[in-house]
Amino acid sequence: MKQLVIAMLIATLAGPAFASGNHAGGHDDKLAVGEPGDKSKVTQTIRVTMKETEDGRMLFQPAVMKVRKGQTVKIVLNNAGQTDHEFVLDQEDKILEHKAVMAKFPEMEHADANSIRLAAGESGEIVWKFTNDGDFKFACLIPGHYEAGMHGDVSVTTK
Ligand SMILES: [Cu+2]
Repeated sequence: MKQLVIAMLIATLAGPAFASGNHAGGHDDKLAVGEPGDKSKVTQTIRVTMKETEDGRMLFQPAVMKVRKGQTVKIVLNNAGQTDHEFVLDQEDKILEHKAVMAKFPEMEHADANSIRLAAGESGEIVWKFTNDGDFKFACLIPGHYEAGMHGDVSVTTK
């Protein structure tokens, strides 16, 4: 019996299970900004529009969010623009790091819980639990969009 367990363990370690989990880059669902939320625990909904302006800027409206620590928020995003946009929620340094990677690999798409990419006219949502207080950022990291104005601030407070 003991041998069988060991054999199974070895098979598990050698098999695909060993390689699964986080994909390259080691993305983790738990970030400083929080973690994916439970839809049934949503206490606040924030609607955000993504768009381009006639003078060539790109925006999130609103560009400021205020939430409370511990709250589960549904962020409903609508891409009202003419081109793809994305919404990535993270710490500022992670956003800037990610932006640098996107500049090198523009085709890279995120499949992380803290981000969503929407084609023109599309809507989507992220349910997020803000587990820590502090100042965080959201941004569109498609090359050039951040510079055109596509970033915003999230302030998470304890009261
Ligand atoms: Cu964009």
